[in-house]
Amino acid sequence: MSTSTSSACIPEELRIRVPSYDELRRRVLELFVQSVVVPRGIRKQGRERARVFRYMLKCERVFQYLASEISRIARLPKTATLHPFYAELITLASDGRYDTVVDRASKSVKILSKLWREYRSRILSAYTGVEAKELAREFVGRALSVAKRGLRDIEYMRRAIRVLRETPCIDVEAPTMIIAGMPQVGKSTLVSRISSAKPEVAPYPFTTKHIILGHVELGPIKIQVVDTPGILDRPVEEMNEIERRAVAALKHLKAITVFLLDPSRDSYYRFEQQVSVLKSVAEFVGRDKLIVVFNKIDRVDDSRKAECRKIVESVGFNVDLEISALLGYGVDRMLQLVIEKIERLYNVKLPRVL
Ligand SMILES: Nc1nc2c(ncn2[C@@H]2O[C@H](COP(=O)(O)OP(=O)(O)OP(=O)(O)O)[C@@H](O)[C@H]2O)c(=O)[nH]1
Ligand SMILES: [Mg+2]
Repeated sequence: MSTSTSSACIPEELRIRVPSYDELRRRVLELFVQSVVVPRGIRKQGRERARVFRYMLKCERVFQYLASEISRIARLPKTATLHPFYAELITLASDGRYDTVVDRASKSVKILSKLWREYRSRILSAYTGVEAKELAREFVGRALSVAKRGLRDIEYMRRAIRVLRETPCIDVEAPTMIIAGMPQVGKSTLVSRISSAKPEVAPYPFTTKHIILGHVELGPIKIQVVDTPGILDRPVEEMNEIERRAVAALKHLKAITVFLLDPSRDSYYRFEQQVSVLKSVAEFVGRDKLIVVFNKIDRVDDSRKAECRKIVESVGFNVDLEISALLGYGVDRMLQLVIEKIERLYNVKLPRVL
C-alpha cells in the first residue's frame, strides 16, 4: 500500500492565505515608513503642502492594503453555501466561528472606508506637515484597531482553512463506499483488491488517524473507496466528541458503509465484540446505509458460518454477503450491491455497461 500523502482538494474559493493580525500590523507599519512619490504638481505648491500630501499618500496605501486584505476574508463563502461535508469540517475546526469572522470582516471594511474618507479630508486640510503627520499616525492607529476588532477570531478561521487544506482529497459528489470493521478484519486487503490505483494514505482531520482513499472503476462507474482504520473500527461511544463530529462529516457523502466481520475461529477480536461494534456503527451511519459482510470465508467452515450468522441475526441484523477479500471471492457481487444501494438511497442513476 502506498504511504504517499494525498494532495488535499479544498474548494477553490477557500484557497486563500488568511493573514494573522500581527502580520497585517507588521506590513502596515512597513508600508507607512516606505517613501512615496508626491506628484510634481503638488510639489510645486510648496514644501509644506508636499509634506501634507505625502502623509495622505502613505495613509492611502495603508488603507488600500488593509481594505483589500480584509475584503478577501469578507468575500469567503459562508458555510451555508459550501458542500455540507466542508461546512461541517469548517464549523468544527473554527469552533463555529467561521461565519462570524466573515461577517465581521465585511463590517470592518465598511468602517475602514468611512474612517479613511474622514481622515483623508482631515489630512488634506492640515496646514503643516507636522499636523498632517500627527493625523496620519492617528489614522494608522485607528485603522489598526478597527482591523484588530474585525479580525478578533481570525485564528479560528486560519485553523479551519488549515484543516481543510490537510483534508484528504475526497470527492464529495462521487458515489462512495466506506469500509468499516474492527482491526484485522481485512479492510485494507479489500481496498487494495478493488482499487484500480494504489490507495492513498492521508491524514483525517482532528484525529491522529489516517484515511485511505482508493477508486474502483467499473466501466464508466467510478466509486470512491474509503478505508477508516482507527475511525469506524470501534464503538462510537469510545470516540471523543471531536472524532465523532469529524466522522459525521462523512455522512454528507453519497456513501454506503460496508461493515466487515471476520467469522474465523481465530479472529483478532472475538466475533461478539465485532458485532457490538457493528451495532454502534450502524446506529451512527444509519442502518439503511450499511451492508454487513462476512470476510475471510475461505477459512471459515459451514458450521462456524451458521453459528456467526445466528449471532448477527440475534441482534436484528442480516448478513448481506460473504466474501474473501484475499481471494476475490464475492467481491464483484459486493460492488454490485453497493451500486444498487447507492442508486436507491441517493436517487442517482449510475451508468451501466452491457
Ligand atoms: N484468509 C484470508 N485472510 C484475509 C482475508 N482478508 C484479509 N486477510 C488477512 O487478514 C489480515 C488483516 O488484513 P488487513 O487487510 O490488514 O485488515 P485491516 O482490517 O485493514 O486491519 P487494520 O488496518 O489493522 O484495521 C492480513 O493478514 C490479511 O492477509 C481473506 O479474505 N481471507
Ligand atoms: Mg488496514
